[in-house]
Formats: sequence, C-alpha cells, structure tokens
Amino acid sequence: MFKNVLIISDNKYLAEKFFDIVEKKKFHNCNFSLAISPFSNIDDFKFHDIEVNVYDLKKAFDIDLIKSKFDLVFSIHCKQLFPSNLINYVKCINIHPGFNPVNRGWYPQVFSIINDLPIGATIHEIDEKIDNGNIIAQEYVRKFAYDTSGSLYKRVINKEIELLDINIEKIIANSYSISTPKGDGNLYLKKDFNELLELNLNEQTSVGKLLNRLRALTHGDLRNAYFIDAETQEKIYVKVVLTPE
Ligand code: 0FX
Repeated sequence: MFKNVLIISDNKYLAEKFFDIVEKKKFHNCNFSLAISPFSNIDDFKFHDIEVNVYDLKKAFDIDLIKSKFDLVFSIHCKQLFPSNLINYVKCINIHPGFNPVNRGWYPQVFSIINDLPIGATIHEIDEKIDNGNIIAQEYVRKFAYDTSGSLYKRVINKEIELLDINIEKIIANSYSISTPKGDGNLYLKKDFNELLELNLNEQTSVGKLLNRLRALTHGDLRNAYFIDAETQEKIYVKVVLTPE
C-alpha cells in the first residue's frame, strides 16, 4: 500500500478530476499532494484546499525532495520527462491520452486521425522511454468520420478519467497487474505536430487526406492549420466543421 502520493500535472481539468475521484473514494492512511511544472501556465490551481508545489524534474534538489517525501508519483499529463534518477527509486505511473504503443508522445488523437490509427487511453508504469512502460489498464475509444481533434480528445479524456476511477484502488494498494506493450509502436513529437500546421496551397493530395489533416488540426478555438496569403503575406487560419446527417 502506498502512503504518500504525489500528482504532477500540467492539465488543470484532469488534475481536478483526479482529486474528485480520490475524495470520493476516501482513502484512509494515504496523503495526496499536487505539483505542477515550472513552465506551467496554470496560475489558479487552488482547489480542494491543496497546497500546490512547483517541481522541476531537471533539478537534483527537487528530485531528492520527491524521493524523500513520496512513495508513488502520478503523472497526470505532466509535460516534463521523468529522469531515471527518479523512476528507479520511486514508483511512477503515467496516464496517457493514447493507446500504447500505437500513439505514444504528443497529441495522440491528432496522429490517430491523420494516420488512421486506433486511439484510446492508457495507464502505465513509467520507464525510460516516453509512454512506454508496463501497462496497468487501457481501453480504446471510438473514432468517427466526423471527429475533429477536439471532439475525439474529449472522448479520450473521459476514458482516462474512467480508467483512473476503476483502477485507482488497485494502484494505491499496489495490487495491480501489468502487461508489456506490444512493440515500440509510434512515437510522435511536438515538432511532428508543428510540421503539419502550414498548408502548402500547391501541394497535390487527395480530398480524403486533406480533410483528415484539417480534422486533425481542428480543436475548438485553437489556431492550428494555416496558409499564407500570397498577396498580404498574412497567415489565414483554417478549420473544418463536420455535421453527420
Ligand atoms: O495535457 P494535454 O492534453 O497532453 C499533452 C500530450 O498530448 C500528452 O501526450 C502528454 N502526455 C501530456 C503531458 O501533454 O495537452 P494540452 O492541454 O496542451 O493540449 C490538449 C489538446 O489541445 C491537444 O491534444 C491538441 C490540442 N492543441 C493544443 C495546443 C497547445 C492544439 O490543437 N493546438 C495547440 O497549439
């Protein structure tokens, strides 16, 4: 049974959901603490009366502090890499918005739409590779022809919360079972996403591929896909609306 649990998160919505689950389940004899990354843009992380620390996983001092205070660390969309100096000493568990190892790394639903890959959510032990360790729980979510990055992301996030809700007791009790991921799968990085953003108006492609790229880059009000107006040199942002019958 783990007794001192640290949650490191750079995603306010998910961190709040995590603490909702923990509060609902009433774990006795177990303390939960929250930390964010130094570069996090979360400035109002005040909920459940929890004190929020900032931990920099590149600093030996912060790593030593974590090792001395906690016996379990959850990465709930923490945007820092966990160093071996931490994961070799404290059990570290990640929740990933993709189906390991199919879409490891950045913005899994974007690459799931573009490369026609399955998508889901995974809870796994952290090892030295990104989104790669032993799998504790995972499930697919459906992807529809009318999905955009935004709509598919919502389904994935809900699946993450569902998996946490179902598995948290077993994880805290250290009584979960694991399976090994099937191969290396695919790893996508932020730069792969950035390379998708500019649309070359002279590129030859199929309507299907173009539509998938635009679906994959449509996410609420975020400005992703764009082309350059030859006349004004302005960026013109593009997104799509898809409406099933
Ligand atoms: O917290 P998160 O949902 O997840 C990201 C990675 O996708 C994930 O694999 C990693 N484990 C985690 C630590 O960080 O990211 P976000 O809140 O920055 O973005 C959520 C979605 O919003 C993303 O999946 C795609 C979309 N998005 C985000 C930005 C910043 C865009 O379409 N364009 C953007 O510029």
